[in-house]
Order: sequence, then structure tokens, then C-alpha cells
Amino acid sequence: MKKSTIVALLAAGMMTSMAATTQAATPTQQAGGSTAIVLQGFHWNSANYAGPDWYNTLLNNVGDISTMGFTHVWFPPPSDSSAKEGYLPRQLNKLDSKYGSAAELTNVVSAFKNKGVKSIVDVVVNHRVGTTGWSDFTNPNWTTYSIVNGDECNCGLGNPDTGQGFSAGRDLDHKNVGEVQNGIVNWLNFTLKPVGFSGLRFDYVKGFGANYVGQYANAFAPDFCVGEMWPDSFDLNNLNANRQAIMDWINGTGSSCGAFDFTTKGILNDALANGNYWRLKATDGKPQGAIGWWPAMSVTFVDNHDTGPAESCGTGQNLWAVRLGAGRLCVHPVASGHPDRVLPAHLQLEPQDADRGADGGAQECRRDVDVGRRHPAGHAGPVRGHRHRHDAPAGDENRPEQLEPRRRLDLADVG
Ligand SMILES: [Ca+2]
Ligand SMILES: [Ca+2]
Repeated sequence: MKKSTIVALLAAGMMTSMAATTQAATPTQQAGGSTAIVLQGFHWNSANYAGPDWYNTLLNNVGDISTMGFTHVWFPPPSDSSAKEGYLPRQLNKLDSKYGSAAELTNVVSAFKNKGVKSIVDVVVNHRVGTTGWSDFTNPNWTTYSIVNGDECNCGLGNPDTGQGFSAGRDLDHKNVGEVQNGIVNWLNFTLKPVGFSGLRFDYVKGFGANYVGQYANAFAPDFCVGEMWPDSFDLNNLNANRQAIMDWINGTGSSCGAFDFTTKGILNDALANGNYWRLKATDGKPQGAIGWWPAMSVTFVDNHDTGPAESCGTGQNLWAVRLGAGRLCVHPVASGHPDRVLPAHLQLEPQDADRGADGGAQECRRDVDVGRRHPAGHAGPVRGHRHRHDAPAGDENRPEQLEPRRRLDLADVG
């Protein structure tokens, strides 16, 4: 994927002119009436997969994922990274990673596209790491003027950070037009878009100004955009403060990107742990989370690679199967307060057996799971089950199997 200098310079010139004419726009899936259901197509252990690697594991599941009704799949950060999971990006334009090769990535994205499923790329641009050290950025080559002047490397020659710092990587100076802004837009449009990605997920957006997410999203023109905006605090007795922080961030992007509804996620945690389902409904009768205030821009959320606890069954986030019960709430239109619409929802592709216990024991930490969606007409969508045991050999029994539809849990059922 390496570009020649001539091509890169040409691209930079093109993007400068394009950026000047790009208009702010809300992604189509967030403009209202969305029917998107997003599957997080990886988990924290996915980078460990080999034979097949993760991209080919996904490839083997394209048919099932499309049949289950998912409209979008969220991919892990695809660039070369010093952390195998992809969250310490190094050579942005190199798309060979622990998840697989650039060719395999393009292949699986194409396979999804052929089934009508769109792909979302995980965009990590708060920070970057050097190729051989802390700050020698290559491919594309950026100087230390691209690093904020308060970074822990004491090497940054740029402006002060426009958001929070991240100590494991060099915080990028998003005010820097020539290297950072143009470099990110070029990467989005000339490295990632040709892979086939149509959606954006922005990582750690508290790390830099929301306006830059809006700028980058507008340059890419995604059909779906979501930011990882965890408010600094979560107080069950002051949920409005939590969701207001999410609203403020969306506003900061110029309504060019939605956000995960982490308020609802926090309420669900309490509801499921303590039976406080009443919290899910606000006094105005609408959902208490971000979806109650701005449903079209709020992406309901269950769990992901860095929220699931790991109290048992070895390492990694492995309780999402339990939490998928909550997913039933999230994928139901009734949960949105808008029965005519299924809001974007997010579930996670269940792991296979890569994180089985080191002792090879028989402890089962993932139970039968069913996921599905209720169509606007009220009929249940396809329901599939995945059964995994730590003592089960990899093979056909780890393949999804058709299970009988089960009773679904609606907000209406619980108060
Ligand atoms: Ca830093
Ligand atoms: Ca930062």
C-alpha cells in the first residue's frame, strides 16, 4: 500500500482543494430513519488469531453475519501498530497488521459489500507512535511539529493539545494543517476508502477537539459515523450531565458524527446488576440515555473490546455473552421510543476459542446467545445461536447453528 512520493504529493494537492469545498453533512444513517445494526467485528483477542487470521475468520462468517441482519461491521484499526490490537498506530499507510494482510482486508470488506453489508473503519488519530522510537513518524513522514507541545516525549513542537493526553502515544497536534490534518484526510480518502470502507468510528475522541472529527468526517463523507466519547464521570443520580456531555460532543462535530450512547450502557449495567430497570425510562417517558434526547445521533451500545469485565475464564473480555441479553433491549425499536425505527445498535462478534483457559479445562464462560432484530412490522428477525465451550475443539461445533427463537425482552416488559 505504500505510495510513491509523487502520488502522495498529488493526493495532498487534491485534498487541499477538496477540503476547501467540503460542506458539513450529517451521515445518512444519522439523519433519521436509520435501520442500521452494527456488529463490532472483533474483540480484544482477535489479533491473536492465526490459521486463519482474523480477517479470514471474518471472511468465513460473512454469510452468517449478513443473514443475521447486520447492516454494518466495525473493523479493528487496520494500520500497522506497535500494539497488536491496533490502537498504537505507527505506519498509517501500511495496512498489514496482526489481523491479517492488506489484501486479506480488502478481500473481506469486498465480501461483505457483495452481501450488502457495509464496513466501518476504526480511526485512531489522537496519537501515533514512531517507527523505531517515540517520534520518528514514517509512511507518512511527519516531523515533531505534528506533536503537541505538552506530550510526555518532550519532543513536540506543535500547539497545545486540544483535548486530553494519552501517555502511551504521541498526541497529535490537530491544528497542524500541512502534516496532521491533510495527512489524516489523505489517509482516510486514499488509503482507507479504496479498501471499501464507508463508515467511520473515531477512537478516544476526548483526546482532541470535536471540530476536527467533524472536519475529517466531512472530508470522507461516511454513511455512518460514531465517536467513542466516554464522559468523564457517570453518576446515576445525575444522568443528564452524562448525556449532555455526549450531546455537546456531537454538536462540536457540527452534527457530522454521532456518538455511542454510553449513558444507556451505564444505566443497563445498573439495571441488569441490580434490577433497576426503572432507570431506563426518564420522567418524560422517553429513554433516560442519549437516545432520549437525540435518538438519530445516538448509537446504542452494549459492550465492546474494552468494556467487558474479565473476572473469570482467563484473560480478555469474556462476559459479553451475558451482556448480550442487554443487546435485546438495544436492538429493539421500542427501546428507542420510536417504534418506527431501529436505531443503530452495536453488538460484538462473539469470540471462538482463542482465549480458552490455559488449563484446557471445561469451564464454560460463554452461554448460548441469540441475537436478532425486530423488524418495524413487529416480526422477529432471524435468530442464531453460538455455542462455545472451553473444552470444545475448534471445528464444526463452533459454527453458528440455528436455534429456536426465544422470548425477547422489551422495555415494555420491564417497566
Ligand atoms: Ca502522549
Ligand atoms: Ca490528545
